Amino acid sequence: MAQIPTPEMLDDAVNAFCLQGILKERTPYGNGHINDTFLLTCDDGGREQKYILQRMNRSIFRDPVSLMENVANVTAYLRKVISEGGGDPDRETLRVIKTGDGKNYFEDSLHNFWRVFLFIDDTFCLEKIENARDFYDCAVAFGSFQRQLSDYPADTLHETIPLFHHTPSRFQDFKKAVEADPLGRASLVQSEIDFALAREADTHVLTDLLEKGELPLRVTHNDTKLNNILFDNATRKALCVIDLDTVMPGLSLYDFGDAIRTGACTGAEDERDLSKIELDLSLFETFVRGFLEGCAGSLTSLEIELLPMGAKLMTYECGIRFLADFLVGDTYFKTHRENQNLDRARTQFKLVADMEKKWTKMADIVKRLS
Ligand code: ADP
Ligand code: GN1
Ligand code: MG
Repeated sequence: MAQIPTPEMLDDAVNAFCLQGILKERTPYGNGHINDTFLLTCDDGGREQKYILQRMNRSIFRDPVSLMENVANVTAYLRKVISEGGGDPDRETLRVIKTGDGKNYFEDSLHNFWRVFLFIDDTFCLEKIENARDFYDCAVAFGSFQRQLSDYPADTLHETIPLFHHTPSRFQDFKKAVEADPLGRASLVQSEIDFALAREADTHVLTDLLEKGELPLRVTHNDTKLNNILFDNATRKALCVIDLDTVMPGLSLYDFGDAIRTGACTGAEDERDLSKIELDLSLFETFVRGFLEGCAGSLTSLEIELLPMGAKLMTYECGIRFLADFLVGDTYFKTHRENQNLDRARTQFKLVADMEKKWTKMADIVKRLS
């Protein structure tokens, strides 16, 4: 894992960007698992101007230049769509701030890559759903995000993390981690490993249909976690979809599924008490309703029919990623305590098992709403 940024590194990075005003304060910010995020507060002649500074995770994002090209192009496109629809592009999508030499990233002498976004003020992020209305808004926002990008030329996007949601390939990575077992942890988690192995047949359901041309490839967000949406403090409406690092060609079911995994679960992703983890069917229904509205008729009937499978596979896939990371020594997802990745894997598997129990009900909800 990369060294924590020193004050000198942060100074260097801040100075590279064209910020308005004089920097007053910089503090670590947010709960992301991947990048190092800081809030910058500047004094611009008595007016406060805030920014988000991020050091991109280099071990995960191998090609930060291409990544930032994706982010800059997609946000420029979204800004146009939002303006044309009468919205406020500075609040409804990210604005990339350039460096003094006109780049959308800064590479420091240690080859760390940094970027700055305008801070979208007077907003909040949810780690857990507090009421159905918020989840409905989230669903509309993620559905609309896909719709807004439906005419974006997908083949011009760089694949920032190859095979990101290719579940069969994630399964192979997981098996390799079990076989390598570098820390001797596999014997401690045999029942979790068995749970994952028993579901191999599910792993290729969606990718097979994509390869046969039965599911369409779309521009998708690919990381539709609840805390990747900013809500407006004033209206409590879902305002902006953030964390665009993984915007790539993908399946609509990935975006649907990942949001169910985080938003329709009754407990936290790293909850230790598994009795608190289940699929909230009423929230599932709320999200289906909102997502279909946001996509506004753009999903095919097969995509709609497979929504429950999207939810199950994204939850399963995240579970095997957490478990593999636990086995190899927690090198990918940030952890703040011992066994956190194992606890995360366990919640995902508990949620998968609960979805399997509620499968008919999930399918009935989708049928009723489509
Ligand atoms: P990670 O990939 O590590 O999850 P994110 O890009 O999601 O990083 O950022 C982490 C957190 O920082 C978000 O959950 C959100 O709270 C906050 N954040 C990121 N960008 C902005 C922004 N432009 N305005 C306000 N808050 C932001
Ligand atoms: C990571 O960046 P963040 O925290 O929103 C991860 C997702 C996982 C998620 C699990 C680039 O998301 O794929 O689903 O953690 N992002 C990347 O919480 O790997
Ligand atoms: Mg995030």
